Amino acid sequence: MSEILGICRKLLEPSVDLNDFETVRRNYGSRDREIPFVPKISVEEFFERFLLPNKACLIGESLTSDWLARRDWVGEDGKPNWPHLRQRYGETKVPVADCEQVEYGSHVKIEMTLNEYLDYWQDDIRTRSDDVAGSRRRILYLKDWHFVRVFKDSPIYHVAAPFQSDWLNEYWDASGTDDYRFVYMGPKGTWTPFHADVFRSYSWSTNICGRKRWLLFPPGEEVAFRDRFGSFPLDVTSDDVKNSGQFPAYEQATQPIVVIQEAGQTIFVPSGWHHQVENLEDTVSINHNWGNACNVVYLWKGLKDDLLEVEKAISDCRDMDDYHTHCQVLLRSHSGLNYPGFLKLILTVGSQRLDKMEKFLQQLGSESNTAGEADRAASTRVMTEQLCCSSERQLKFTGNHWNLFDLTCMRLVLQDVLAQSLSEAFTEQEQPSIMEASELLKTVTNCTLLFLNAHTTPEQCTRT
Ligand SMILES: O=C(O)CCC(=O)C(=O)O
Ligand SMILES: [Fe+2]
Repeated sequence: MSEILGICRKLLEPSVDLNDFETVRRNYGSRDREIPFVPKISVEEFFERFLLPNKACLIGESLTSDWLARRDWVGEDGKPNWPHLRQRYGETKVPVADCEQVEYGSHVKIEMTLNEYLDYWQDDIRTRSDDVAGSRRRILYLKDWHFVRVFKDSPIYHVAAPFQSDWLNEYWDASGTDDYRFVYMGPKGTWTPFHADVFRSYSWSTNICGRKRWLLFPPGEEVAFRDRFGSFPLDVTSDDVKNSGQFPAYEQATQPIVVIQEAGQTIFVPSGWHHQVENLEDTVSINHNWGNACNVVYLWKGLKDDLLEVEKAISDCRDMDDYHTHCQVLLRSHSGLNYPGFLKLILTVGSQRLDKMEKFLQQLGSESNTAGEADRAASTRVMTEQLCCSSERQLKFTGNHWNLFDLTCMRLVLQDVLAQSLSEAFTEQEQPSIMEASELLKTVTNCTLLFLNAHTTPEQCTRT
């Protein structure tokens, strides 16, 4: 993992800013359009081959073979285990999208019980026919069901090691307000329109049963699909997009990268990749939106772009009182997070990482303090070697987080956040977070440099 140290070193140079993250990352991997299939993958390999270069991959069944859902939610015929799902969760209300009704640029959402949804689905299987177009009454897709939030004590799956460093859900869990963990299920033919995930988050998605076809577009390729008003079509495969009056840039459109995802397989969708998804069979899947040090720069940039869009949309209200706070309210409903929310996320994750780092450094310090004076030089040398060495343990002493890398990227983002004129975007009650953020920036800078150089005593790395 000496690469991580190398990257941190580059990113910690005083002149480096947010845009350099991109350069360091791009140096790291090629941007070819091939989506590798990896039968299994370690945390380290995933970090280097996919997270850092922001590349997609498809991972084999081994990642999820011990999930209870793979056993209990699937019948012998490979279809959903209807009696089991009904018995456990039948009375629960679930969100359902009507794939044939569009309102405000997305499928209309309704709510029903899971039993009602499964009635529809089983009836659909009995009555649908492959050859008669339009023979189906409705195409209903159960999606964005916050399963873990509702059934906390039902461990039907766990997050695989490569996806465990997840600042978004870590923050939502700490604040107790939301989460981005979902169950999707729907008959063959249900589909999700063209989109990129909420504020440039990553997604991982595992098929419990069934198959999906993913159409993927690396960042930038989506531009060709904007219509003359700047909006995206729901379906990039429809003939409508070929109308050059409506879609003036379509000529430049690239072919999608197509991935067929089988039962048990997991797809990783990187930050800012647009995608459109169709269930080729009756399918149940679990997905999380997530983010960490590798894409926090994009999350922040995404939020800044979204704010510009909000400001443009209500530019005629620019003179009203509290215009900026109002923009933040709209930003929150448009993007799921606003500037104060983002700062809270950083403060939460930052303080958890610093706690661990302090403990770790203190432990090393006390190890060296117990040594006699004669051994002091030797033990300082050992400590320095431990900190400098590229061993994973030193860089990853909290679960699957690369702690030094987390703090390094956090520093870049904090610097940029604090460079914005924040005061107007924050209400009076939220103002203290700005102070807290500048304190955090100082401590993080201090800590990362100390950790990286590792020529100092741990006491110097206490909070300011
Ligand atoms: O499975 C689907 O229908 C859509 C999933 C998706 O968009 C995602 O995981 O990001
Ligand atoms: Fe998505």
